[in-house]
Amino acid sequence: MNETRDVPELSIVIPAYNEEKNIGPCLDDLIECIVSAAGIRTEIIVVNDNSSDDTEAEVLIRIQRHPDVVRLIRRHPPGGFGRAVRTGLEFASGDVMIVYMADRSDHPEDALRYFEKIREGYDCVFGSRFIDGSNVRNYPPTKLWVNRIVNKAIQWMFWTNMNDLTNAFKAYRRDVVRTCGPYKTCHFNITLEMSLSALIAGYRIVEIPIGWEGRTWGSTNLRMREMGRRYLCTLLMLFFQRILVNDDVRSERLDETTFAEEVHLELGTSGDG
Ligand SMILES: Nc1nc2c(ncn2[C@@H]2O[C@H](COP(=O)(O)OP(=O)(O)OP(=O)(O)O)[C@@H](O)[C@H]2O)c(=O)[nH]1
Ligand SMILES: [Mg+2]
Repeated sequence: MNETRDVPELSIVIPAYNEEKNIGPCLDDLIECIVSAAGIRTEIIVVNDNSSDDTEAEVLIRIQRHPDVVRLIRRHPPGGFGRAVRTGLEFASGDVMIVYMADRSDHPEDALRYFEKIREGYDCVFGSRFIDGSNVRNYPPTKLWVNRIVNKAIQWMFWTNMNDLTNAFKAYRRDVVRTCGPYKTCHFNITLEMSLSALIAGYRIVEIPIGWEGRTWGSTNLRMREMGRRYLCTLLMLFFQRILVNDDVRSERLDETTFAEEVHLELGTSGDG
């Protein structure tokens, strides 16, 4: 088992809100697959956003067992999925960053495949639940319907074949997050802000099939009616960026380049002494 904190290869950011029955097994599964079996130097950052249940206690138990792997960030109001993801990314220091759900919908084996794809040279890995090889169980029918319509609209607006851009579970090279960020959105619309800003910046993205299961415990935090205007705002903002200032966006994408340096006054030696 490889559990050293210094310079993780992989940071997994997990926003969690009232997931007391899910977060423990979620962490156990991830650690088993990614740290114990695959031996990847990993930090798992759980961002608890004012949960009113025992989510935090469950995470603390895992910190006790794996102090060099699990970290807990406690946020204070105002809450929100996007705010939690942004906070987690700020604390993350791995070369590869994965946003992962606490409700056990995502599969640790897919997170491992994401990591391997980035190691192959891709900048981002976008899992899709709607391509050959994917495996989705218990997706709520209304949500599925809305999801398919929104993703189809995104495909037209952004000229892309990627078909699950609203899913948060994705992997990014650290530079992509640092260049496309700092992100601004507060709620579930961060899923679009992150994926579309990497897409319009022209990063090398691969889409792979993934598994997904509907939650078996707890309740959804995604209120589609409340989120509609937020998704629309993010979508339009990035759409206009793509058609009006795409050259500016792409010119920022210079990997590992320093855009500025401090100039020091070079004092000549005066000759005295
Ligand atoms: N920290 C934090 N986490 C959140 C917040 N809202 C949602 N989450 C977490 O984000 C993940 C996704 O939220 P879900 O409620 O599962 O949303 P969903 O996947 O669209 O809905 P389901 O169909 O119920 O799975 C879960 O791990 C939640 O615990 C929030 O406001 N703060
Ligand atoms: Mg969920």
